[in-house]
Amino acid sequence: MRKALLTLLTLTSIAALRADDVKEIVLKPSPDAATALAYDTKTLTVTAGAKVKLTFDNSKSAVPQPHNVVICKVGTKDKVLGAAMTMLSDPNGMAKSYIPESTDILQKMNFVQPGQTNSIEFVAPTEPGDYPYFCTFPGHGLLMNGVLTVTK
Ligand SMILES: [Cu+2]
Repeated sequence: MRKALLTLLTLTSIAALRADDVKEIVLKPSPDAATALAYDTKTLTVTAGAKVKLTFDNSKSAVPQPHNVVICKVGTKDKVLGAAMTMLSDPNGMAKSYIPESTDILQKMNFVQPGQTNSIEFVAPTEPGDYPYFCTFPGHGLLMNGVLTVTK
């Protein structure tokens, strides 16, 4: 009994520590109908090597559309968006969330349908820099993008 209680206390402490440790980020589509095909946040900042929980909340959008989030290596946005665009001719493009196979993609979240919310957890790059993030739904990435700045 005492051992079980100790275990419970230990687990609670770990959970509390973990919550403090993880940098939580929530992205949404812009609430403004005129710019609904953009994220509400264009700039994010995390510390190098930090644990990150990224949530995309698509529960309320002025324009109901599936969206995703990919985070790429520094300077590769146009290349990855170009590769995503070629997936328009792929019959499975939608099922693949129009996320191309690419070693430039560091993190990805598949399409989040209108009314839905999803999260991914990852460790931020250890190398400081400006990492682009964007939606690969064809056409969205032109506006639906931002920069994740990784600091020391
Ligand atoms: Cu989108």
